[in-house]
Amino acid sequence: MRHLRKNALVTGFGGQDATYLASWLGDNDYNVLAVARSARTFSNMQYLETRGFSFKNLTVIYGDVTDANFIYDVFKSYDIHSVYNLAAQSHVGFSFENPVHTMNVNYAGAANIINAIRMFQPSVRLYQAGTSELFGYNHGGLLDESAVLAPRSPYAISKLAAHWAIRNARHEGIFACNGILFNHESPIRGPEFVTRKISRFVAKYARGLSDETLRLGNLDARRDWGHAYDYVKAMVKMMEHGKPDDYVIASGESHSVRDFVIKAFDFLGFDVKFSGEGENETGSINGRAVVCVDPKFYRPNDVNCLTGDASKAKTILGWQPSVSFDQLVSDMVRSDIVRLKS
Ligand code: F7E
Repeated sequence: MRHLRKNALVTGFGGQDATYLASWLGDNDYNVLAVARSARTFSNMQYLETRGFSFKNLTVIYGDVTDANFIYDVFKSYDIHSVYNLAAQSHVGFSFENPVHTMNVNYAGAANIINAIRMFQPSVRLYQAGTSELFGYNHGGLLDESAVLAPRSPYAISKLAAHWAIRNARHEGIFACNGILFNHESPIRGPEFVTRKISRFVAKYARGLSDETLRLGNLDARRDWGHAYDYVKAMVKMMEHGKPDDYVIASGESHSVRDFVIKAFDFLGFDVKFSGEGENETGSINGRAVVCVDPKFYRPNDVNCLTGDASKAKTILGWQPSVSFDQLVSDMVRSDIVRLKS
């Protein structure tokens, strides 16, 4: 008998998470209906192909989650098993300048999909890309699903609205999950995020291609950084579980932005020494400043520390992260060096 594949709709295609997820789903029982806003966003897929990832059983659909009629047409055209809503304005810093746009993409997208499920295919399963930024005002320590939700940016406010839309949909009987993912990075992370900004700089420095200084904002911010490919597998586990729920996905350890810089240089044998304080802090190699603080990259409000406790996902879903912080940093730096060579 022919094996029937289930249709998984993945929004935000072209972005880091949707690209890894599309590859995994296409290799595992699903046809992927990947929603992209334009064909310009396929460079991540092309790069992952060079690293042995495949993109089988993939159909790209062009459209925007903020367009309700587009979403409804998709639901009228395909028999959908699951939706992974990963489309987002995901840059926290940018959200301070564009709060309304951020709310529109991050909340209206989720609301349109919930409406479409309600109206056309009520048995569809929905995964919503939640975020550790929901725990903005926290006092440190490990954060799990019961931690207080206290957003500290327009981005986090928009994600809180979507978080509650999902919880309410679940209360109505829709299979809807919030994945509360802590920071997750990879060689295809956008260069506007701090980890990739650092790995690209370090790769250029090591190849002698940069005599500039890496300009960063808050070096003290601590984040719980995992690998995106590990984290998309957690999304699938939530969706394939018998009961919908909300889950924290995290590595359980946090590091500062400064730690990330030190580790990235150290991986290539460079010893960065930090000195000074606040806006006057610099990181130097053999007495030459290679990193400095630029207040331009400060946020009006920043989250000081985020460390997650993924015990619930480990116990109920059997999920485990497989990539350590050191391996993540080395993967990103190594990949940027290879990309510079080519
Ligand atoms: O900043 C500090 C910055 O932009 C991390 C998104 O995926 O994860 C991500 O949000 C920290 C912040 O990520 C620079 O102030 C210092 O404290 O890499 P980021 P994020 O804001 O944590 C969460 C879980 C999401 O859901 C988001 O969608 O690094 N930082 N200097 C800097 N950040 C940036 N971008 N650039 C700097 O120069």
